[in-house]
Amino acid sequence: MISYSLRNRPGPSRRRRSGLRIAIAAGTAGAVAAIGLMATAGSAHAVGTLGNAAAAQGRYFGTAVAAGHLGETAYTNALDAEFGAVTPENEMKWDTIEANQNSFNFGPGDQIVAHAQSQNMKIRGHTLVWYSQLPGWVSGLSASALQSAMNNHITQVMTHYKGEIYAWDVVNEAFQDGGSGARRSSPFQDKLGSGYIETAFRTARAADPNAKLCYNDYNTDGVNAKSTAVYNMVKDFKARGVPIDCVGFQGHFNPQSPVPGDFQANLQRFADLGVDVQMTEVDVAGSGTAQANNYTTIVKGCLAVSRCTGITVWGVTDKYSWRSGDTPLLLDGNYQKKASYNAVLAALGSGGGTSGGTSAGTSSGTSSGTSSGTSAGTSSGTSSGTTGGTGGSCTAAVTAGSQWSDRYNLNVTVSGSTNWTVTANIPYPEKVLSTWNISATYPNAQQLVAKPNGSGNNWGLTIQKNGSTTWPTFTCTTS
Ligand code: 9MR
Repeated sequence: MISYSLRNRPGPSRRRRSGLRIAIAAGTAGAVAAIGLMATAGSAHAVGTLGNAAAAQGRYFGTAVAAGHLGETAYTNALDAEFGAVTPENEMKWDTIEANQNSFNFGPGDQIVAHAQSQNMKIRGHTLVWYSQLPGWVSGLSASALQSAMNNHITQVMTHYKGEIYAWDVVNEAFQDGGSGARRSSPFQDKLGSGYIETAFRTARAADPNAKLCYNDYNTDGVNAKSTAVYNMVKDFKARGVPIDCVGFQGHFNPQSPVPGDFQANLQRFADLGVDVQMTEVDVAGSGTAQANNYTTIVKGCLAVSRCTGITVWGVTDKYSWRSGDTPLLLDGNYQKKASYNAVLAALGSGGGTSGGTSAGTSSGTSSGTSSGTSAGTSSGTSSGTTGGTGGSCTAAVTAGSQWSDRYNLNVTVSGSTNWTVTANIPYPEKVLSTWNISATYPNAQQLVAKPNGSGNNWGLTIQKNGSTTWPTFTCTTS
């Protein structure tokens, strides 16, 4: 059984280089047939949802998801409208996936993966080795059988989801609460000794070398004995070359145990070890301003740490929170935005954006062109001219945004028309992680089609490198 002290119970749980600037225009003449109809609009628009606002900062903003709720339209609408990443709340845990030895049930996890992929969301895998939600047969094994079973579980699950998971919580909650800094008693700890954690990470790396491998825990959100014990383990792993890429901080808070004053400093000390840090299961018991202020501290703290790659809240709505009585999330039981939601959006830097008045109308015509460049080292690009037709040309100017070791942002400004469509062809194996200020569709895995969503003509995208840094080609057409 899982148990948490009152003070410490969990509510639930890349490197920056200077932006290289390169401007590329796209747009050549195409067939033009214009039906002029001018209208003006000048209203202000909020800029983006939580996921888009975070993406503009080079981060993801995700939520825990339960497969059982995906059939509820309001749930799925809220999920798709707001979030750019998901963590299966229970569907990838040992007791679901391998309730009986060597018999694997990937159905519920696959359901979440399919939905996330249809929305181009990131997926965090949760979790491979945890003392809780562990079937009885595992604890009954001898040491050598347990070692084989653990390695087999990691390998089978990660192989099934290979290439689909951004980051795995390889080991979850392995440390005791309180001041001892000791490892928690568990079948793994008790039979295999502390070395099981290292073995789990090595096995995980071999199974899916492209997934980020995280250690995840709660009550580690500030500098304390428990977080220092985790810190020392990560430091040792880095020194000895044990593969670890990230540390997850669950972020379960309540009025007795709010976000600590050294929250950001704690994230930073882990980041300084050379790992990414992520807030993985955030929820804050409470309501109103107090709750909102805790969320603001979390978002600002993460944004201030360049290796803090994203934030996940532990549920879409208070209605389905694992502790719904504490109303700890951003949307209430009726999917209405709470003060905490507004605080998060504001802290992400997108609370008050406006888009200027533009003329809209129906004109048809096409224009196209290409852009290319590279985001690494010296960059180069080409641009093609614009059309001189009667209302049918547009230009997409592309500039480099923030860059990290594994991903980069591009900022796009469209001019010439407000009825534009920009098609970006993404060079394989690069992948679009997220976009902001557009309505995005994906005709196939290597193509993004961007249309205005009312947020103006400046938009952007985050691209996962997967070893390549060649920019996509952008083609602008009007309609
Ligand atoms: O939210 C999860 C809840 O539905 C389960 O009943 C519970 C069982 O332990 O696990 C919850 O999620 C936990 C997460 O996997 C690990 N950190 C603590 C979370 C809240 O208990």
